[in-house]
Amino acid sequence: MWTKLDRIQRDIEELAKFNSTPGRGLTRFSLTAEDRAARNYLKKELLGCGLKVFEDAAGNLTARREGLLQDAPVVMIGSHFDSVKSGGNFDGPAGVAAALETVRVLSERGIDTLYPIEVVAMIEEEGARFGASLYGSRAMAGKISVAQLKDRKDSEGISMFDALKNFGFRPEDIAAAQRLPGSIKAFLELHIEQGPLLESEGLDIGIVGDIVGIQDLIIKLIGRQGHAGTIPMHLRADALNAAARVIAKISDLAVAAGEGTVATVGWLSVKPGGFNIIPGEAEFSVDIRSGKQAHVDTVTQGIADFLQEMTQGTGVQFEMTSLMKVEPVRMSAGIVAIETACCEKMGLKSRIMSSGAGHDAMVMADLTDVGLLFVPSLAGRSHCPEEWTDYGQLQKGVEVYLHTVMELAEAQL
Ligand code: HGY
Ligand code: MN
Ligand code: MN
Repeated sequence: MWTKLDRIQRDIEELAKFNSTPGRGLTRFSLTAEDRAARNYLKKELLGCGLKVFEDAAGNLTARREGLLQDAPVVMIGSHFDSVKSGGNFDGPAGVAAALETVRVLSERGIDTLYPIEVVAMIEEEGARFGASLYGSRAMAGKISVAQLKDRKDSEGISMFDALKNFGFRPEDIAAAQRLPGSIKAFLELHIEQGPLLESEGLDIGIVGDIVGIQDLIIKLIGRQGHAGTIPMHLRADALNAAARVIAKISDLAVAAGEGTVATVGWLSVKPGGFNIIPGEAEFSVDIRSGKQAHVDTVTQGIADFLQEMTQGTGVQFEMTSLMKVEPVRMSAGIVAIETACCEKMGLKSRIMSSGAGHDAMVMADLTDVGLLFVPSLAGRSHCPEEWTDYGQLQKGVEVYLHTVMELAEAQL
């Protein structure tokens, strides 16, 4: 193998140190001290490979390795380096480490490529701090506005606009983060599978053929706060009781849509929150996914219809806000073919599969041909401290990734 396991392992372990919840999984929210420390580690490594490092107006960290062709589109490689709350060490960083190791190998072997290569380490893919998931790639696709940056706030009420400003970026120039059509030849991401398939089938590599569509919603029920002891049941406008009915209905709608459609309520907040107070307000997240957009839309519409019907005449109002919607996307058949050939050449067991997890690759598909490679997750666990991928398995994925990038960038061997 051309890649070095110890360097890949070091990247993962170093990045895992930049964590705001040590002992309770990994938490690295965008534009925080942990982000800054991780960014500095990556900058040092990228500069060490002789790349030109810069940060775009969206706060993505990027680094460019020139090719022999002038003014040619880049082969973009990388993933995200923010995390969910109390997540694992590999979700995102495995892909950043793969990109880093790729440019290390090319540099140490003095391999020129016809096309330039750009490493990207994106922020706010998870949306864990500001609720703006797939942000880094959506900014590159020109889908993030100043208004959205001002609207998205963290749990302390800090807007993403102010957080970017305080971090030293110019969010007012967010439009400058957009990549011009034709400026990217291909985008390739390596990621942990985050599910049980590869491990259960004893496979080394997942070659992603398609990624499910995702609809993120926030639903708010506004009732009438009151005394828990004196208001008869038929006179209440209990926001939490209404929310509970909707939440139960959401699961039923996903099951009814079928074909692997899923819907998840990840967080719920109740105000004011007291033993003896009828809740005046209940707000919760909804994450709907399916390989078929029609199923996502059916569940979304089913929720809206139920809210309308269930709150009629109860005194409870509702607000339903769409935070993010990305349709199902197919990976480039050409890149799938290259990945498949690489696996065969290396004697690695692989299969084509769908991704139930969202990835920046699904947004980059608006701009260019995209490919996504998976490595196995231990017991299929992810978004939890137990998330793990054996470093030997990760290295196999990075090796396939390296050779796929070399083919896409037309390495001059
Ligand atoms: O939510 C997802 O699928 C990804 O982990 N952001
Ligand atoms: Mn994730
Ligand atoms: Mn991820």
